[in-house]
Amino acid sequence: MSNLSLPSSSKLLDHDFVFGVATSSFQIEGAADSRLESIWDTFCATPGKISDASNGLVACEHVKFWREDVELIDSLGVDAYRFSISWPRVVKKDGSLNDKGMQFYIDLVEELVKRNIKPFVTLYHWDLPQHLEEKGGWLNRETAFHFEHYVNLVAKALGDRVYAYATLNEPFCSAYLGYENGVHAPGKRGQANGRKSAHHLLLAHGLGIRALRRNCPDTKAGIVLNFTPCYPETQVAEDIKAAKIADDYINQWYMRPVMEGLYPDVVELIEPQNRPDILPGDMDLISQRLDFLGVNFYTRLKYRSDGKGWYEELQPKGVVTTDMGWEVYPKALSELLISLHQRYTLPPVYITENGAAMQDEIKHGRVNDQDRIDYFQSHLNAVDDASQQGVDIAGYFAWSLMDNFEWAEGYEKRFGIVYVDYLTQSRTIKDSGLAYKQLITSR
Ligand code: IFM
Repeated sequence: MSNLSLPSSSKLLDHDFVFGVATSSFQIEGAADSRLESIWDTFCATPGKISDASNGLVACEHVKFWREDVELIDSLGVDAYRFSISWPRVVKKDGSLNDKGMQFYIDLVEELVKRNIKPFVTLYHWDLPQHLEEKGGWLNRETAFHFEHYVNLVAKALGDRVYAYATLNEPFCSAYLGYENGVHAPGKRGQANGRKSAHHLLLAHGLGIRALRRNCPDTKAGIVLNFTPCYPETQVAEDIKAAKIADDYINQWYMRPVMEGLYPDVVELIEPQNRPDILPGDMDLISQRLDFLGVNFYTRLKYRSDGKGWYEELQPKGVVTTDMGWEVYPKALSELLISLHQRYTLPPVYITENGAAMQDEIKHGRVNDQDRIDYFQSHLNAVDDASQQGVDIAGYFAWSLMDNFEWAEGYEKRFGIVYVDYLTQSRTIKDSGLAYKQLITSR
């Protein structure tokens, strides 16, 4: 097993740089009988939606084993744990607080704080209460106000014991995968659905920031966006233009409103009836000052022109990929961070997710995942490069703490630095987890 390392001059080794691990509620918690249904329960119950026909009813049984899991997190020597709150666990159908559900997170946060592990809370990691979906979900503007109410309740209960709150995780996935191409819950399709739901998610972000500022003004508040940098297949002008359109449609659609209060120019290429319904004041709410930007990065994609003024996405071919089929291309991470820094006035950036699904095998109690160690090493180097070039990067979180429910891929893909045996719920730190620990504890 090789170690992870960084040059001794690296800012990533500074005492205040945060190294952490990340998870999300639906992917690990289980204990579905003690919360309301979410859109992912409904989606999983729909035949054909999840590749191994699994669901999140049991998952990693984290609600049952959370104390052991915190012990495990602590044993990795990390500075922070990023997790999400399950909205359907903490708010009842009538909008009142579910005390028992909330207590779970209060206990978790207290235990983390006691162990000097910074709690990074994500308020929405895709598990919308099903009863809100029945009223239109993110297509209904009212959902954003329900979110504000939920954030109020959480912020009152957890307050500034939380180190940093992120309103949303990857609104691209909620809007595009969930409402435009339908591969995620709730499985709706169509451009108007995708674009309108994205706007309501961004509005929810703005209302959520307002609720956080009201309740815990001294805690950091931000958002987590995922970026899949778009590269042209060739240097022909049409392909360069196509990659730019794809970038605007996929990445900048979320980034520009949050940073500048404007949708990217690609909005003009969309039929008026498919555009977001923007009311006066929305864009100001969406572009409030943030204390941090969370960047999730896994891969890049290549594009070419479709010959009709739009883009065509290409499948990675002849390149190294992870078990998800995603190209391993760390240079895109440094180029992304530098380009965001050049284009926007960024708050401090946390890499809130980075990692790889690999075909792990457990043999005699050991998982030798050198491929994942190599992935982490090359991506940490990319973060270090960007930091040396002036990007203010405050932390890095490995996705994921442990193997878990990988959405439409069910339990077939393993992203953890800890191996989970789903039959026994036993956890085994993989070699990548040991290497990560070694890097962190050697600082
Ligand atoms: O597992 C997901 C996570 O929930 C959101 N970001 C990407 C990860 C890997 O697909």
